Amino acid sequence: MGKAHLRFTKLHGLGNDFIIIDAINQRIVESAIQARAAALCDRHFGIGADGVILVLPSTQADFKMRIFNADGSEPQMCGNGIRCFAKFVFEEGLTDKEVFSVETLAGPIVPALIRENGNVVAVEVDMGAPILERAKIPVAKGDPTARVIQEPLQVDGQSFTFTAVSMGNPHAVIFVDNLEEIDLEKVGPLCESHPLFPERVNTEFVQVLSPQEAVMRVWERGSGETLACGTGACAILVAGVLNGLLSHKATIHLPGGELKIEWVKSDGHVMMTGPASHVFSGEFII
Ligand code: ZDR
Repeated sequence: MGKAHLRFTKLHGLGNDFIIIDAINQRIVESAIQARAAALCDRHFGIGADGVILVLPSTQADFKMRIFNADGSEPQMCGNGIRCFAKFVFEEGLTDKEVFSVETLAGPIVPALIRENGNVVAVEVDMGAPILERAKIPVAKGDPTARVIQEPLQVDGQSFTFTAVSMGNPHAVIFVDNLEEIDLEKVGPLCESHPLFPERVNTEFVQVLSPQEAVMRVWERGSGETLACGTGACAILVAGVLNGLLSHKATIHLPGGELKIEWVKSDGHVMMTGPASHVFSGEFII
């Protein structure tokens, strides 16, 4: 294939930013985009983003989403990314549905648009049920079918305890008394690559303010510290409930803003509600 001009749009969800590419109306080679993901995400030599998202046709759902982290690795899901995805497909006229299904590596995800004066300002997403079995998260060692609640984790000579939750992608949630004491740049990468996590892990440090409110910082697998993590906020709520620290519905404060999360008792699904914003559109040559 010769050189092609590809249109993209940058959107962000609470400062977690993504380059979104319409791969329904444009011909792309998915592996070529994945190979370029790190360069596109570079904040000095590229467009700058935490990840690249492809909007693809699906045989099972209304759309299919693939996402690549800033290091080019492919996670199963992305909570902030799916809100941006939902806003993008609606505003680009790829669908006129306000509730639709998106095929992901974490199964089908169902976003519902929240509109004001015709604009999509926020999205409520049915993120599906959390996965709590050790081997499926995955966390190494231990009973493969048991939950992973308050287990020890040693990094950088410090002892933490974590609760593990998969929202399709793996999370280690660490409740701390004081978030300001955490040296995320130092402990984040050590958690990410700790041998307990064979597929690496996203790590959330969380301070609970009340049963309805918590504040967090995240070190994302494959992207480093980001301003927000949608799947991470969902994982925090689930871990908070499992530890008796949070109620089934709470507000999670992230560095980039807040998300409302509910673990619905009737069907066990996690609902996430938060904003999605357009930044700019452009094109690059590949
Ligand atoms: C955390 C995330 N940005 C979100 O909003 O859910 C998802 C990105 C994927 C994550 N870095 C991973 O699982 O590798």
